[in-house]
Amino acid sequence: MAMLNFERKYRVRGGTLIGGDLFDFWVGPFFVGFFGITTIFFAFLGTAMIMWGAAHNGVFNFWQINIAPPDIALGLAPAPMHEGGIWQIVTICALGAFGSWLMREVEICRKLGIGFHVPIAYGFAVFAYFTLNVIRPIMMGAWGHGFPYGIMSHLDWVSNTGYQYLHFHYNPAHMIAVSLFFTTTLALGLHGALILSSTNPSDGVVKTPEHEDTFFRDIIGYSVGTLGIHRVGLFLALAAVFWSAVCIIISGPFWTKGWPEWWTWWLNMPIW
Ligand code: BCL
Ligand code: BCL
Ligand code: BPH
Repeated sequence: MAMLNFERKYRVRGGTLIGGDLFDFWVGPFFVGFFGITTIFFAFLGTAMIMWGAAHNGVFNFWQINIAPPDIALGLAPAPMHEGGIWQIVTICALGAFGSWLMREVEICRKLGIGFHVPIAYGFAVFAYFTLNVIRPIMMGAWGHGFPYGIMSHLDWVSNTGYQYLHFHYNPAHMIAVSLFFTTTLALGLHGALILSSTNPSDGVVKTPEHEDTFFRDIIGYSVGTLGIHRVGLFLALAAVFWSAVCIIISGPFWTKGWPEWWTWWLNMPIW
């Protein structure tokens, strides 16, 4: 396995949070660590539980596998295995796997002496999942409010949940989240294009960051800069997912009517 020059220097012991030297090794290119072991454990168990549930339901079509949460009537209690219990175990495994993956990233960052930006960013994605299938169901009093584990069935959940609030597009936090997702791809579209345009131009002569800044100064009067664009990108992506979590946590626990009706505050303003 080819190694970059600096990797030889950094592929050394230390930086682990748990287990000391015990799992402090690599398998091919992969760092293992205590959290590598727990990732494999939770991922394997969770996947096996999904397969067991699918077989029990007699569903062998990959696209139609559906591991449903317990009935809402069962509230927050542990459910019988084939009536939502599998979903509950898979949820625990998923959180175990995502959390382990995140901590494994932290250990790699510590080894390399780099910042924790990547695991922190991933934390936002895990937080969105945690909001959907733990915080919101608990606030609404039943695991039955979580989304089911199935490629098509989880789409049904999104649609049904959306229409429970009549018109989900009128959810103001959803509007902010959607706009931020669009802005994120706008930013990445511009950034990817800009970097390629100056590092891989048709004349073969690699240009400098000054060329990149100048392009944006010429076209829109301002360049956020080479470091700045990465801050903008990270902020946009995290804000998009943060407002997504907000949009779903307020739907149910804090607002039970249709979202169009929320806007009556506007019509009720005394200035009209
Ligand atoms: Mg979803 C679509 C996974 C939560 C709304 N969703 C997808 C598919 C994929 C998926 C099957 C493509 C996603 C993608 O490219 O993402 N969704 C998925 C997962 C979660 C999840 C794993 C989760 O939280 C653990 N989805 C949710 C929540 C909604 C939601 C409930 C708001 C976020 N999702 C939608 C909508 C759509 C999807 C709407 C679609 O139209 C799309 C689709 O086509 O569905 C059929 C970007 C990530 C990557 C490109 C990285 C690679 C990710 C791979 C592809 C994930 C594979 C998942 C695998 C099949 C699941 C089982 C794992 C095994 C048991 C180990
Ligand atoms: Mg909406 C949510 C956009 C129409 C109902 N909607 C969202 C947000 C996003 C969005 C802002 C989902 C992103 C997210 O949370 O990611 N909606 C969106 C857009 C339109 C739209 C752009 C559009 O019309 C153009 N929505 C509608 C219509 C409604 C509607 C009007 C349905 C009729 N919408 C809902 C509902 C929800 C959304 C209901 C939500 O619940 C969802 C939301 O905000 O959720 C928070 C967050 C990312 C995750 C949850 C993924 C987490 C991934 C985990 C941590 C890792 C998985 C690893 C995987 C298993 C590994 C696989 C194996 C490997 C590949 C080997
Ligand atoms: O390693 C990574 O990337 C290469 C991490 C990752 C990240 C990271 C990582 O560092 C970051 C910064 C983000 N995601 C960021 C974001 C966005 C902004 C915060 C946000 C939009 C987002 N990620 C979304 C998503 C989505 C969406 C939108 O649906 C998906 C599917 C992902 N991210 C997926 C991933 C993985 C590719 C990777 C990652 N984001 C994390 C890999 C990981 O955790 O591996 C350990 C776990 C397993 C190998 C499998 C676990 C199996 C479970 C036990 C069983 C399955 C349960 C599951 C709930 C079933 C769901 C079924 C679906 C059909 C619904």
